[in-house]
Amino acid sequence: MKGRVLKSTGSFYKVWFPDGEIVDCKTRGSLRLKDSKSTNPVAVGDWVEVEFKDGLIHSINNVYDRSNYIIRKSVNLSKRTHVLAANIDLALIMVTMSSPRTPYGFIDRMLVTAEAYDIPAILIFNKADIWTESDVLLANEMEDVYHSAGYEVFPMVATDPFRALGVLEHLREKVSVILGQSGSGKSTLINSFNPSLHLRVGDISMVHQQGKHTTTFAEMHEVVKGTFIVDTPGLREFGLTGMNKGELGHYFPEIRSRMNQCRFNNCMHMNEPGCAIEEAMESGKIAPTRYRSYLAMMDGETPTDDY
Ligand SMILES: Nc1nc2c(ncn2[C@@H]2O[C@H](COP(=O)(O)OP(=O)(O)OP(=O)(O)O)[C@@H](O)[C@H]2O)c(=O)[nH]1
Ligand SMILES: [Mg+2]
Ligand SMILES: [Zn+2]
Repeated sequence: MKGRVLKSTGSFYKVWFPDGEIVDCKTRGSLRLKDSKSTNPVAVGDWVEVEFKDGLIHSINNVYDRSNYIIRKSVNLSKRTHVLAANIDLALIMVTMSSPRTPYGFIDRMLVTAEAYDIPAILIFNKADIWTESDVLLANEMEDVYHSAGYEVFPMVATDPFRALGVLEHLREKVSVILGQSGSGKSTLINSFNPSLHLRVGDISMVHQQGKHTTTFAEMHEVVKGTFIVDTPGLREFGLTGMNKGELGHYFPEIRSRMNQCRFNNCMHMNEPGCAIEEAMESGKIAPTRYRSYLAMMDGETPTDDY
């Protein structure tokens, strides 16, 4: 029977079936060898074929082809990658102005990752209930930046189920993944979508204004019938593994839509004459923070600074 992986705990997998049943399964040994580059040949969001065995542990015999997937570098095995989630329709990028502050560069890395895997993204500006005056100014500035890049922005109070409903409308019948720093309120928002899930939420360290890495594994939840969301751990390192620099401009929508106006068709938008991207930046059509993130990524740096 065909089911979908909700969670992986090393050797066991929680698999969901269209009738709503959830069962524990194991993989057959041969599956593990099929994809040796990845630490997890079966990932959250995968469609799998399960063989039911009376009185024994059910087994996953096959993994169906993925429409897309998000990977990150494995923490302990340097050359191998870890598939965070597969077959995703939408990415929710959780952003906070403070407690903790999400740097522009971090937002841009998450957005580039979503673009690179062909996953549409929306931004959620969370904790609006505790915004100070300067947080409101920053939120307005960020909203302008991301609107002009072509993204939708939703101010949010994740602790308020009524506010959460406004975003839930955009997730219906989809599988979404929620990305963001530890402590930004990802699990809190999912709880507001469906309070009976009781996901663990953490508090914020008073000293460092950072989250405490409360969610430790990616897990998919059915928040309402037919609507799924993958909660993920707050990632410090967000993998852009194997990215081809010549392609990077394609992953910035505001660069992508203008690059055919550059004088040279192999323009890298780094000081070449007649570059439409630099022109658009100078005339205020492309946000300087976005352009700086692009340059940092081209230089192989990790753009996490506040600009
Ligand atoms: N004031 C306020 N606090 C919030 C809001 N959303 C989340 N929080 C608080 O922020 C803290 C962290 O929330 P979590 O949901 O655990 O954050 P997370 O993004 O899941 O963090 P990790 O699992 O560590 O990646 C908790 O104390 C929440 O109550 C909000 O809209 N307003
Ligand atoms: Mg969490
Ligand atoms: Zn150019």
